[in-house]
Amino acid sequence: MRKRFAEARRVLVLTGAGVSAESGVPTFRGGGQSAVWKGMPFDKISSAGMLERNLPEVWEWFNYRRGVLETIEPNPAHRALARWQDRFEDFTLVTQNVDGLHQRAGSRSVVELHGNIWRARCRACRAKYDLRERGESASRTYTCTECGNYLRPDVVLFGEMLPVGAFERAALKARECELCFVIGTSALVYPAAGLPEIASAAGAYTVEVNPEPTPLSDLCDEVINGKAGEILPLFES
Ligand code: BV8
Repeated sequence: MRKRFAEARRVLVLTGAGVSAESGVPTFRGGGQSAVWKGMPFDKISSAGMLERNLPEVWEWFNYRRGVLETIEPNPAHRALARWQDRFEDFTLVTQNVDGLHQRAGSRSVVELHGNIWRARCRACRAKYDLRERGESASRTYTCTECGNYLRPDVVLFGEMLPVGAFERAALKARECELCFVIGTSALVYPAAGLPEIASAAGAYTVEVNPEPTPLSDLCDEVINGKAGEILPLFES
């Protein structure tokens, strides 16, 4: 593995909630069946259907999560991945996380497959806002200063398409990479979980870093059962 890491030029990394676990961000454990909010499973409260039925409730859920993130810092896993971007000729960091911790650790041009919890967009004119810049207290009814319509979290909810181009860009890099890391994901949510499959099918050497086995473990060339914050810095030493 050390030799591959030292010699690789084109590298793709896919991360999930597990990479933020050591920062204190709760994981979703199993992509959505477990109850996370007022007895509702994750893929219900974070769904397009819930947005239609009860937008204020969706905002309360995301306001709560932003509140948790206010006091959270990136961990050694985020910082290692930020260093890797200057180590490889062609490095692509793709994340399912909406917490923005990769960027706070210094990662540039992160492919955010599922959006970002600090952003909102207008349901009508699609104007985008950074909620930190708006400086208003958490609300259940944010409105657009362009057209007056309601805003929604700028994240991909279950049943919604991914941002145009994001998956396509990630899939292209997956087809081209020599080394693919799958870090801290239960690999249950699609199409994100399909990326390591694309990389492996194209001949990339795939490495999973996760304390537990996942549906991708058998596909990977190497599985390292451990915590990302402890394992990732070891690759550089
Ligand atoms: C779509 C944003 C087209 C919101 C999220 C094919 C098969 C089956 C189902 C589908 C399919 N295609 C589409 C679907 C439906 C659905 C889906 O995948 N459902 C699942 C539940 C089966 N997909 C969609 O709806 C997607 N859209 O397909 O559009 C379309 C449109 C219309 C109609 C049809 C199709 C959109 C999916 C995106 C949803 N939004 N997030 C929000 O955050 O609220 S998904 C969200 O959940 C995350 O972004 C992430 O993707 C997922 C959680 O998974 P993980 O990140 O892996 O986290 P988890 O807690 O599960 O696991 C943590 C892991 O870390 C564990 O393995 C643990 O062991 C490990 N770990 C713990 N500690 C550490 C660690 N690892 C390392 N170090 C540690 N310290």
